[in-house]
Amino acid sequence: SSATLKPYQIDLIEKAMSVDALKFGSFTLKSGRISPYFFNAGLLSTGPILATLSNAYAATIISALSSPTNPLPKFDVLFGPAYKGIPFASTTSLVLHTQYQVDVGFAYDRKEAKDHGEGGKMVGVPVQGKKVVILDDVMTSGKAVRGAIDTVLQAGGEVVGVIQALDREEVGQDGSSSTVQEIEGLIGEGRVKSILKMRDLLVWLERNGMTKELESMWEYWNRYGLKS
Ligand code: OMP
Repeated sequence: SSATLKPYQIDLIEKAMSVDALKFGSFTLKSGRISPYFFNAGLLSTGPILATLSNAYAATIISALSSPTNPLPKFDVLFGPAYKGIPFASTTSLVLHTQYQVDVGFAYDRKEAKDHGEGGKMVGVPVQGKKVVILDDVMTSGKAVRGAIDTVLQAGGEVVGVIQALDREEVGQDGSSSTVQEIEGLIGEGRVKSILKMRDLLVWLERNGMTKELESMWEYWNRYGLKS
Protein backbone atom coordinates (compact mmCIF):
# COMPACT_ATOMS: atom_id res chain seq x y z
CA SER A 1 0.00 0.00 0.00
CA SER A 2 3.02 2.29 0.41
CA ALA A 3 3.53 2.40 -3.37
CA THR A 4 0.14 3.93 -4.03
CA LEU A 5 -1.16 7.18 -2.68
CA LYS A 6 -4.87 7.77 -2.32
CA PRO A 7 -6.27 10.95 -3.90
CA TYR A 8 -7.03 12.46 -0.47
CA GLN A 9 -3.43 11.80 0.61
CA ILE A 10 -1.99 13.57 -2.44
CA ASP A 11 -4.47 16.40 -1.97
CA LEU A 12 -3.37 16.87 1.66
CA ILE A 13 0.37 16.76 0.84
CA GLU A 14 0.02 19.32 -1.94
CA LYS A 15 -2.32 21.67 -0.07
CA ALA A 16 -0.10 21.47 3.02
CA MET A 17 2.96 22.36 0.95
CA SER A 18 1.13 25.27 -0.67
CA VAL A 19 0.72 26.99 2.73
CA ASP A 20 4.09 25.84 4.15
CA ALA A 21 2.38 23.52 6.64
CA LEU A 22 4.68 20.87 5.16
CA LYS A 23 8.22 22.10 4.67
CA PHE A 24 11.53 20.54 3.71
CA GLY A 25 14.78 21.94 5.15
CA SER A 26 16.35 21.52 8.59
CA PHE A 27 14.25 21.63 11.75
CA THR A 28 14.88 20.85 15.42
CA LEU A 29 12.04 18.81 16.88
CA LYS A 30 10.70 18.86 20.45
CA SER A 31 12.53 15.57 20.99
CA GLY A 32 15.80 17.24 19.93
CA ARG A 33 15.99 15.27 16.68
CA ILE A 34 17.13 17.32 13.67
CA SER A 35 14.62 16.66 10.91
CA PRO A 36 14.73 17.36 7.16
CA TYR A 37 10.99 18.08 7.19
CA PHE A 38 8.40 19.65 9.43
CA PHE A 39 4.64 19.47 9.49
CA ASN A 40 2.94 22.46 11.10
CA ALA A 41 -0.75 21.65 11.27
CA GLY A 42 -1.49 25.10 12.70
CA LEU A 43 -1.06 26.49 9.18
CA LEU A 44 -3.86 24.28 7.82
CA SER A 45 -6.22 27.14 8.44
CA THR A 46 -8.26 28.06 5.40
CA GLY A 47 -11.69 26.81 4.39
CA PRO A 48 -10.44 24.68 1.48
CA ILE A 49 -7.61 23.18 3.50
CA LEU A 50 -9.86 22.40 6.47
CA ALA A 51 -12.19 20.68 4.00
CA THR A 52 -9.32 18.59 2.60
CA LEU A 53 -8.00 17.70 6.05
CA SER A 54 -11.41 16.88 7.56
CA ASN A 55 -12.35 14.74 4.56
CA ALA A 56 -9.06 12.89 4.94
CA TYR A 57 -9.53 12.35 8.71
CA ALA A 58 -13.10 11.16 8.13
CA ALA A 59 -12.08 8.81 5.30
CA THR A 60 -9.32 7.37 7.52
CA ILE A 61 -11.79 6.82 10.38
CA ILE A 62 -14.40 5.21 8.10
CA SER A 63 -11.89 2.82 6.61
CA ALA A 64 -10.56 1.96 10.10
CA LEU A 65 -14.10 1.17 11.32
CA SER A 66 -14.47 -1.45 8.58
CA SER A 67 -10.89 -2.72 8.56
CA PRO A 68 -10.72 -6.55 8.34
CA THR A 69 -7.91 -6.63 10.92
CA ASN A 70 -8.09 -4.77 14.24
CA PRO A 71 -11.02 -2.57 13.23
CA LEU A 72 -11.61 0.62 15.16
CA PRO A 73 -14.62 -0.01 17.43
CA LYS A 74 -17.73 2.15 17.13
CA PHE A 75 -17.06 5.18 19.29
CA ASP A 76 -18.92 8.12 20.85
CA VAL A 77 -16.55 11.07 21.00
CA LEU A 78 -13.75 12.61 18.94
CA PHE A 79 -11.24 14.29 21.25
CA GLY A 80 -9.09 17.09 19.80
CA PRO A 81 -6.24 18.05 22.16
CA ALA A 82 -5.68 21.80 22.68
CA TYR A 83 -4.92 23.77 20.69
CA LYS A 84 -4.34 22.37 17.24
CA GLY A 85 -6.68 19.42 17.67
CA ILE A 86 -9.71 21.57 18.49
CA PRO A 87 -10.81 22.76 15.02
CA PHE A 88 -9.93 19.38 13.53
CA ALA A 89 -12.17 17.43 15.92
CA SER A 90 -15.07 19.81 15.29
CA THR A 91 -14.84 19.82 11.48
CA THR A 92 -14.22 16.07 11.30
CA SER A 93 -17.30 15.31 13.40
CA LEU A 94 -19.24 17.51 10.96
CA VAL A 95 -17.90 15.63 7.91
CA LEU A 96 -18.58 12.24 9.56
CA HIS A 97 -22.20 13.37 9.89
CA THR A 98 -22.72 15.01 6.49
CA GLN A 99 -20.75 12.54 4.34
CA TYR A 100 -21.09 9.26 6.22
CA GLN A 101 -24.08 9.57 8.59
CA VAL A 102 -21.75 8.61 11.44
CA ASP A 103 -22.79 10.75 14.39
CA VAL A 104 -20.31 11.41 17.18
CA GLY A 105 -19.73 14.19 19.67
CA PHE A 106 -16.55 16.16 20.00
CA ALA A 107 -14.60 17.34 23.00
CA TYR A 108 -11.35 19.12 23.78
CA ASP A 109 -9.33 20.25 26.76
CA ARG A 110 -8.23 23.61 28.10
CA LYS A 111 -4.57 24.17 28.66
CA GLU A 112 -5.41 26.14 31.82
CA ALA A 113 -7.94 24.65 34.25
CA LYS A 114 -10.82 26.98 35.18
CA ASP A 115 -11.63 27.38 38.86
CA HIS A 116 -15.07 28.94 38.45
CA GLY A 117 -18.15 28.53 36.27
CA GLU A 118 -18.42 25.06 34.80
CA GLY A 119 -14.90 24.32 36.06
CA GLY A 120 -12.65 21.48 34.97
CA LYS A 121 -10.37 20.91 32.07
CA MET A 122 -12.75 19.45 29.48
CA VAL A 123 -15.06 21.23 27.04
CA GLY A 124 -17.64 19.70 24.71
CA VAL A 125 -19.61 16.49 25.18
CA PRO A 126 -18.76 14.59 28.39
CA VAL A 127 -16.34 11.70 27.83
CA GLN A 128 -17.13 9.99 31.15
CA GLY A 129 -17.92 6.33 30.40
CA LYS A 130 -17.61 6.93 26.63
CA LYS A 131 -15.50 5.38 23.89
CA VAL A 132 -13.17 8.10 22.66
CA VAL A 133 -11.01 8.50 19.55
CA ILE A 134 -8.19 11.04 19.77
CA LEU A 135 -7.59 13.16 16.69
CA ASP A 136 -4.08 14.57 16.56
CA ASP A 137 -1.68 16.31 14.20
CA VAL A 138 1.65 14.53 14.24
CA MET A 139 3.43 11.94 16.30
CA THR A 140 7.20 11.75 16.74
CA SER A 141 8.24 10.36 20.13
CA GLY A 142 4.66 10.04 21.36
CA LYS A 143 4.94 12.53 24.21
CA ALA A 144 2.08 14.74 23.04
CA VAL A 145 -0.29 11.86 22.36
CA ARG A 146 0.49 10.26 25.73
CA GLY A 147 -0.62 13.53 27.33
CA ALA A 148 -3.90 13.41 25.40
CA ILE A 149 -4.51 9.79 26.41
CA ASP A 150 -3.96 10.69 30.09
CA THR A 151 -6.37 13.62 29.80
CA VAL A 152 -9.16 11.40 28.43
CA LEU A 153 -8.52 8.67 31.02
CA GLN A 154 -8.56 11.21 33.84
CA ALA A 155 -11.94 12.43 32.61
CA GLY A 156 -13.27 8.86 32.78
CA GLY A 157 -13.23 8.08 29.05
CA GLU A 158 -11.92 4.99 27.30
CA VAL A 159 -9.43 5.66 24.49
CA VAL A 160 -10.21 3.21 21.67
CA GLY A 161 -8.15 4.84 18.92
CA VAL A 162 -5.76 7.56 17.86
CA ILE A 163 -5.93 9.14 14.39
CA GLN A 164 -2.95 11.20 13.27
CA ALA A 165 -2.67 13.49 10.29
CA LEU A 166 0.98 12.44 9.94
CA ASP A 167 2.77 9.48 11.46
CA ARG A 168 6.48 10.25 11.24
CA GLU A 169 7.11 6.52 11.79
CA GLU A 170 9.94 7.07 14.22
CA VAL A 171 11.41 5.04 17.03
CA GLY A 172 9.96 5.96 20.39
CA GLN A 173 11.40 7.47 23.54
CA ASP A 174 13.38 4.32 24.37
CA GLY A 175 14.99 4.44 20.92
CA SER A 176 14.16 0.85 19.92
CA SER A 177 10.46 0.08 19.50
CA SER A 178 8.34 2.31 17.29
CA THR A 179 6.27 5.10 18.79
CA VAL A 180 3.15 3.55 17.28
CA GLN A 181 3.94 0.20 18.95
CA GLU A 182 4.42 1.97 22.28
CA ILE A 183 1.09 3.77 21.99
CA GLU A 184 -0.69 0.63 20.78
CA GLY A 185 0.72 -1.06 23.88
CA LEU A 186 -1.45 1.39 25.84
CA ILE A 187 -4.64 1.38 23.77
CA GLY A 188 -4.60 -1.86 21.76
CA GLU A 189 -3.04 -3.33 18.65
CA GLY A 190 -3.91 -1.63 15.37
CA ARG A 191 -5.61 1.27 17.14
CA VAL A 192 -3.27 3.99 15.88
CA LYS A 193 -4.12 5.14 12.35
CA SER A 194 -2.89 8.00 10.22
CA ILE A 195 -3.84 9.85 7.06
CA LEU A 196 -0.18 10.07 6.01
CA LYS A 197 3.01 8.32 6.96
CA MET A 198 6.63 9.26 6.47
CA ARG A 199 6.83 6.61 3.72
CA ASP A 200 3.99 8.29 1.81
CA LEU A 201 6.05 11.48 1.74
CA LEU A 202 8.97 9.47 0.33
CA VAL A 203 6.72 8.15 -2.44
CA TRP A 204 5.44 11.63 -3.22
CA LEU A 205 8.97 13.15 -3.32
CA GLU A 206 10.18 10.38 -5.59
CA ARG A 207 7.25 10.80 -7.97
CA ASN A 208 7.87 14.51 -8.13
CA GLY A 209 11.59 14.19 -8.73
CA MET A 210 12.62 15.98 -5.55
CA THR A 211 15.91 14.09 -5.34
CA LYS A 212 17.76 16.29 -2.87
CA GLU A 213 14.91 16.27 -0.36
CA LEU A 214 14.47 12.54 -0.86
CA GLU A 215 18.10 11.90 0.01
CA SER A 216 17.91 13.79 3.34
CA MET A 217 14.65 12.05 4.10
CA TRP A 218 16.24 8.63 3.61
CA GLU A 219 19.18 9.61 5.85
CA TYR A 220 16.76 10.63 8.57
CA TRP A 221 14.72 7.47 8.09
CA ASN A 222 17.86 5.35 8.51
CA ARG A 223 18.64 7.10 11.77
CA TYR A 224 15.24 7.52 13.42
CA GLY A 225 12.80 5.57 11.26
CA LEU A 226 11.21 2.43 12.57
CA LYS A 227 13.40 -0.60 12.12
CA SER A 228 10.91 -3.44 11.65
P1 OMP B 1 6.06 14.12 20.10
O1 OMP B 1 5.39 14.72 21.31
O2 OMP B 1 7.54 13.88 20.28
O3 OMP B 1 5.34 12.88 19.58
O4 OMP B 1 6.03 15.20 18.94
C1 OMP B 1 4.83 15.61 18.37
C2 OMP B 1 4.65 17.08 18.57
O5 OMP B 1 5.82 17.78 18.11
C3 OMP B 1 3.53 17.64 17.78
O6 OMP B 1 2.33 17.64 18.51
C4 OMP B 1 4.04 19.05 17.46
O7 OMP B 1 3.83 19.92 18.54
C5 OMP B 1 5.54 18.88 17.27
N1 OMP B 1 5.98 18.59 15.87
C6 OMP B 1 5.26 19.08 14.80
O8 OMP B 1 4.32 19.84 14.95
N2 OMP B 1 5.59 18.70 13.52
C7 OMP B 1 6.62 17.87 13.22
O9 OMP B 1 6.87 17.56 12.03
C8 OMP B 1 7.40 17.40 14.30
C9 OMP B 1 7.10 17.81 15.60
C10 OMP B 1 8.06 17.47 16.63
O10 OMP B 1 8.57 18.40 17.30
O11 OMP B 1 8.42 16.27 16.72
